[in-house]
Amino acid sequence: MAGAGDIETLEAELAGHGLCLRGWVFPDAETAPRLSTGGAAAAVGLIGHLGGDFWPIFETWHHQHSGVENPFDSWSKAVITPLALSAGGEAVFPSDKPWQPFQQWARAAEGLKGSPLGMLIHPVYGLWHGYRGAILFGPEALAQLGLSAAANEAGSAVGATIHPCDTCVDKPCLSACPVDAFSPNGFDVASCRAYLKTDPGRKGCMSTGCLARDACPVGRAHRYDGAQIRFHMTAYS
Ligand code: B12
Ligand code: SF4
Ligand code: SF4
Repeated sequence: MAGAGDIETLEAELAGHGLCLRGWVFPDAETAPRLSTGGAAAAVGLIGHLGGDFWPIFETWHHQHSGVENPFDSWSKAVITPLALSAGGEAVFPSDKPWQPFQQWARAAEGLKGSPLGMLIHPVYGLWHGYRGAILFGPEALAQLGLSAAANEAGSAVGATIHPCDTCVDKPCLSACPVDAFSPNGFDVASCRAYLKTDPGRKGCMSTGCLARDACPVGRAHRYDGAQIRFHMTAYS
């Protein structure tokens, strides 16, 4: 069972994999995700990456586990599941159904807001970040960790004061897509996927990444490298 200092241990272990504890959510009993015991989770520790620094670590693992299905999700599970257990919690993952509300958790934990593309935008990392899992803690495990909603109040709500899209007058992300897949009604997945199968789509978005995402000026320094972009585009298409 976890003890004092375990959050620091967890953070250090995640950092060794290029991941980080992005923030905490303290859900009310009604909306809380369920633990395997059936009880409500008292806290959700959100795990992800800011920028693409974890990519070489994942690639090394992938070379050692070639042939594994859904390698990115499998790596996330291989890394996060044992860390969750030793911290006294249970891991859940964004790719597992029923889908857990990762973006709602990120809004609550980090104060991030949505971009016109659907992805949440970070004031420093722009659209170049993601979520790899979350750890659910029951009330006892939370008490062992010595963490409370009040103590965490001043925490990591990085986006609470700045939403880059509010001051982005031209919104270049909205005019970059060759098939106008983004509208106030949502993201037209079918048009996007059909375009990616065309010759210009294969040479364009499939090899250099989503042009709309790439048009955003925020966090350019943290843009993923070419191999990572192509991996995500292949997984998505
Ligand atoms: C289903 C899904 C999709 C579907 C969307 C279908 C649809 N129109 O609803 C598809 C396959 C199209 C998709 C695509 C992408 N997705 Co997606 N997706 C998900 C997934 C697995 C479930 C979403 C869900 O329904 N959750 C359940 C509800 C209850 O939770 P929620 O927090 O309230 O969910 C909200 C979002 O889903 C949002 N939403 C609705 N439509 C769309 C469409 C897009 C493109 C996005 C990003 C969000 C979004 O509205 C929901 C209600 O509030 C989540 C992971 C997760 N578990 O949330 C990732 C997730 C939302 N996707 C993500 C990403 C990054 C992408 C891609 C950019 C992948 C890529 N190529 O790298 C693409 C975008 C396409 C592009 N042009 O590049 C990230 C977003 C991270 C962020 N910064 O916010 C998530 C959180 C996964 C992760 N591991 O981080 N995705
Ligand atoms: S281009 Fe502007 S509106 Fe679009 S996601 Fe980036 S900051 Fe937001
Ligand atoms: S991947 Fe290409 S076609 Fe799809 S939304 Fe992005 S810019 Fe549009």
